[in-house]
Amino acid sequence: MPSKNAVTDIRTDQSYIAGRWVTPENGESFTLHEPATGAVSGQAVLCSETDLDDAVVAAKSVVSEGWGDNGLPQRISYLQKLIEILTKEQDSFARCIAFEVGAPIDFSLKQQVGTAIGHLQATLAAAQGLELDVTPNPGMPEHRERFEPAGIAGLITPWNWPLNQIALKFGAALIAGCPMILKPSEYTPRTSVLFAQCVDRIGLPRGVFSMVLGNGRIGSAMTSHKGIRVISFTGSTVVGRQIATAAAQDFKRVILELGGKSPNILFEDCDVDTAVRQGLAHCFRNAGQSCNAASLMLVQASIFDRVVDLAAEVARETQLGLPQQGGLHLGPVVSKAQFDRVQSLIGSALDQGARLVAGGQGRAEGYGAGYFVRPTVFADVTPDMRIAQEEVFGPVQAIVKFSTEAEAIALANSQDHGLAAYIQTGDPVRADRVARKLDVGMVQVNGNSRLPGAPFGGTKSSGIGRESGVWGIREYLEIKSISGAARQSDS
Ligand code: TXE
Repeated sequence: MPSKNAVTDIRTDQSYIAGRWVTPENGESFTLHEPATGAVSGQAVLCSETDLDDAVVAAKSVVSEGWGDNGLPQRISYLQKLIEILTKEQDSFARCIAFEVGAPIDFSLKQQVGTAIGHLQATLAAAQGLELDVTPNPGMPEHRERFEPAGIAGLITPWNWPLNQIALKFGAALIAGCPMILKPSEYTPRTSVLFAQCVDRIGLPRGVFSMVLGNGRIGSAMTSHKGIRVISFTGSTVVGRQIATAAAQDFKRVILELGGKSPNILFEDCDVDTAVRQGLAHCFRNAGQSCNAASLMLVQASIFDRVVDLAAEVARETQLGLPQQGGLHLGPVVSKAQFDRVQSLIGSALDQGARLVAGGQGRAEGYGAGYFVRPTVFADVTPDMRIAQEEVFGPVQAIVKFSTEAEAIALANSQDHGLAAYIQTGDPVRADRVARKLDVGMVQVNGNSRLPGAPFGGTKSSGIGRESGVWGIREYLEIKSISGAARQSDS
């Protein structure tokens, strides 16, 4: 595996535009910090609108040369090559993500990188069964439905699962035949540079993929760029709203994955020990920085005290550690801004009268530097508190009491967000009944994971559209209805 130096040696003074590494001329940069120490670890370039224009021009020219017209098998083979390369490079990515995000090395390799490759494999499987020109009535071949690339796609990604979010968007846009311009998070440029280096090795025509490093300014320029027809964004609800507003000006298609405050409902007939341990692990993993974190535990009154005691014990036993250290533990959160945001939400819970049973404000004991948050649990949280409503994105579990099933459903559905929900119960009839009533995009019962390629996304403030598998690919396709012209070739 590469050393820490190899990670800091990854060049972040260039962007990948039209198949070449270019140094943007405006000379602006973003200062990078290592989450584990808080120390400055480098500078990343901030591209300008000119760089974005260059990427769009190259994307347009590759479309005019026929990219996306035909050639699904060829696009599939590019994706296969990429999966092979990423698999060979997985240790380098894991090392890089551990350094940039602060995610522990084992978690980085198995979860951060493993999930990203898994998503690309699911996209590949979906692509192999994809029909892009369909004759709904075999007796009338001149009436067809044709799925065509929706246009140049702008992909704007966050820092929390930096490779995974890129992989989800890249694989789907590639298979759909959309040229794409990636704008990764300014906090994790190295992971995206490594990714672009891998893409460079698969030999795509120049202009199919460009990557512009930068912050919200260049992201915002993408959302209002006339040449871009699709924006796929993963990030905060606030920015998602700005993107939807900007994209509406010329009716760009938007796919928005905006995070959540996902309820985990523990009914009295569940296996309490397993439910609490799994629930806390799900809330805390990646230092709480996952959009689908089970951060709001709703607990039936009869098991409430037992659950709170066990949750406090589990949180107190949770080990923190440096990202480079092996084993199961929590690392720091990604940045000072994120650390401060988490501290402020812990403070708001204290001010609003939630009962602190583990953790609390301040940097975790034993760490003189770095953005280490104390694993924290609040009991007696009420639905009006900020900690019950807002995404914390840190290892903070809020616990709310309910009495009846109807009350649990009402509490879960009162959220502005609607990304995911989790149900813990020994009663399969109840599991099905409650799952149907929850206003969210994804429900997981008794610790079951989603299958590869299952649709990923949410309702309400959690966004619009779905990623992963065939659902992800469809978001990048327009449907054309053709009447009076039968298909004349295999493409
Ligand atoms: O997100 P931003 P931040 C949530 C989480 C976190 C909070 C803030 O609650 O605490 O958001 O994180 C780009 N137009 N999530 O500030 O700002 C930005 O450069 C276009 C949930 O990091 O939304 C980056 O590439 N793009 C989440 C990306 O948007 C803009 C993952 C995300 O940054 C832009 C991350 C603009 N005006 C944070 N402003 C999830 N859904 O998993 C910024 N960006």
